[in-house]
Amino acid sequence: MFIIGELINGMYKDIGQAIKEKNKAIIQKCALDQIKAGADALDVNCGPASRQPVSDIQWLVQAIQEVTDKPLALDSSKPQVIESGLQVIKNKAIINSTTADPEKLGVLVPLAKIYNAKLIGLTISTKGIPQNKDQRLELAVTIVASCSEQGFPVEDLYLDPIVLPVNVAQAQMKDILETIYEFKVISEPSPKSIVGLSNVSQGTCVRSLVNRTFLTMAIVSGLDAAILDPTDKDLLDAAITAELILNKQIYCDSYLEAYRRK
Ligand code: THG
Repeated sequence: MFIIGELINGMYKDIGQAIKEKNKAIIQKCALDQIKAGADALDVNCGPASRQPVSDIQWLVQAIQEVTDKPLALDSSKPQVIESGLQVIKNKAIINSTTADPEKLGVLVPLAKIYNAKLIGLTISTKGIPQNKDQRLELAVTIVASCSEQGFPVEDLYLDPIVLPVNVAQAQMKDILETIYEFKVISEPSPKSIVGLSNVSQGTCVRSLVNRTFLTMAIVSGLDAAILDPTDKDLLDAAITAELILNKQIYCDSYLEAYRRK
């Protein structure tokens, strides 16, 4: 599974403060800690408190690129913030994210093509977050069709069903897991799937357990990628073990260490 570290997000107090004070060392340590723990890429989000996200994202990207060449996921709901990040990116880019809104697809799909970036598509529209599987799949089809029409390779598209906290949307969890499975049959070649994992446990008191149980179940549903906290060792151990049981990793007694040495 492709792991995107979620910790460089202005929503976290220390990161929000570091962005405000332009403290590169804190950001760079956070980047390296996540990579050491097993992240394949890093999410970069200025957070809700940033007053100048267009320049903050450039500062973040440049600070991170001084210490790693791992791919960066530019995380913003504002296309102009994503474009600003793309302008200074040297590493591989992931656009996080477009919605199924035609206006956004018309701006972000061409940008993904120009910058040779991967693209995350949220199954959300101007009408909001869907309430069931059929609505999610309908929006997924809209996103896939727009990518095909605009000549963007569907294999580079990661569909996100939008994971909601289990304590507010318990009745939707099964639908979300089934949606991940059904993304695969939308087109040939298939789009990939991704989730923002920590959403599922927001407001619960056993966050780590809720995260790793949901992740394990999503992996069975065919999940390709996740934005998560890679420093949660139990979480990564569960993901590696789930892939072992699904015959996606070769078994040996020391398979956890073997995976991490890769
Ligand atoms: N899909 C996509 N991108 C996303 C999300 C998604 N990006 C943002 C988010 N969701 C994924 N990242 C996080 C990061 C942190 C938390 C949840 C998701 C989190 N933070 C603590 C909280 O809210 O309780 C903050 C704790 C603190 O303030 O210290 O849970 O779904 N494509």
